[in-house]
Amino acid sequence: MRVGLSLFGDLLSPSGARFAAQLGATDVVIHLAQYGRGADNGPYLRGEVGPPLADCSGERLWTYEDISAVVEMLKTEGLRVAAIENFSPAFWSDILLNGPERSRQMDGLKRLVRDVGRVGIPCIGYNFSLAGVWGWIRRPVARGGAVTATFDMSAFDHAAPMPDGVVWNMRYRPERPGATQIAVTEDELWQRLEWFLKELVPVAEEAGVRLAAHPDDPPAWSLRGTPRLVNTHAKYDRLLSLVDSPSNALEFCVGSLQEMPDGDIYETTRHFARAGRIAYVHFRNVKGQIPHYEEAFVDDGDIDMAEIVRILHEEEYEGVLVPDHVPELSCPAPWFAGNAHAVGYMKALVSNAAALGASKSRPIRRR
Ligand SMILES: [Mn+2]
Repeated sequence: MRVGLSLFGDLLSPSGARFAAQLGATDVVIHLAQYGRGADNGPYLRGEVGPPLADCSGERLWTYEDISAVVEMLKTEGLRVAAIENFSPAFWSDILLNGPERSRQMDGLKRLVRDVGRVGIPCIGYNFSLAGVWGWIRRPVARGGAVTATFDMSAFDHAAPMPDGVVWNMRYRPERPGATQIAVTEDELWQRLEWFLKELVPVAEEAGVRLAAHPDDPPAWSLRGTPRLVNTHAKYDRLLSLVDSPSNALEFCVGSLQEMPDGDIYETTRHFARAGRIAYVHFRNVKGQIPHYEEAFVDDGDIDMAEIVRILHEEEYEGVLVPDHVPELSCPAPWFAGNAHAVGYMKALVSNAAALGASKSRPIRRR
């Protein structure tokens, strides 16, 4: 088990790499999607629902050269890339929406998967979602009054439709006046996911890449008038059953799973670790569950994170854990402080995994 750090935007830079190396992270999960581009953060920072809408229209598919330049930059600090996380919505909007560019976009994703494999990155994290991450309200409710992302379905209009030309809370093309709202059933969305996996997993296998699915964040039953896919623990099994391959794997978000109304996070962790289908772990804690929860410091939520490490250790998980979103510490560099706290805590657990002893939750008997 290794501890890594996620870097995106301006943080995916030589100084961000140095920060990760200084923390003792061995691995980096890189994000090339430009989440913040053109976003107006003001209302979200003042407490309105978010995250704010960003713009990815016109973004060109990342090339072998783009990706390998990032890998080389990180290598100079001794860091390896565990995964590249999230496609730009511009690359696969019509795969999500079953639109006319679906086949052309799939050709692009296949090229990207081959390039990622050729660069030597073993994994691509993705989230097959229309509304993506949305519905957070920032509130000072984490330990000591730290500002954190909260989700409360009664606090805002969660069914308000997405603007036209938007998926994943990012604009991939201009809005068309008078456009009709997205209408898709949960079954249809599963069919789209199945098509996506059946097309892409064989290419990923050949390229030596694992496709790793993040569950819905937030795991609401529907959001912005669109269904969600992986909003229960059981649906993670359903996703894996669509294509039986080591390249059909999980970006295992402990926090999002804990937020779901069904399932036991410890049993679920053991189940998927034993199956060898966890590509990497988002190591995040939370208080509460759908329909109301608050993201928490890693050592201050409903999940016993040491128990998660005990289970992963017992099941011989050998992949990477990265911090996910962290509450904002009140200081001049909240992202850096929050991630330093999380990585320090994680390294203490992981490097002492054997000394943590046997798991307390009931182990599933080995066959
Ligand atoms: Mn996550």
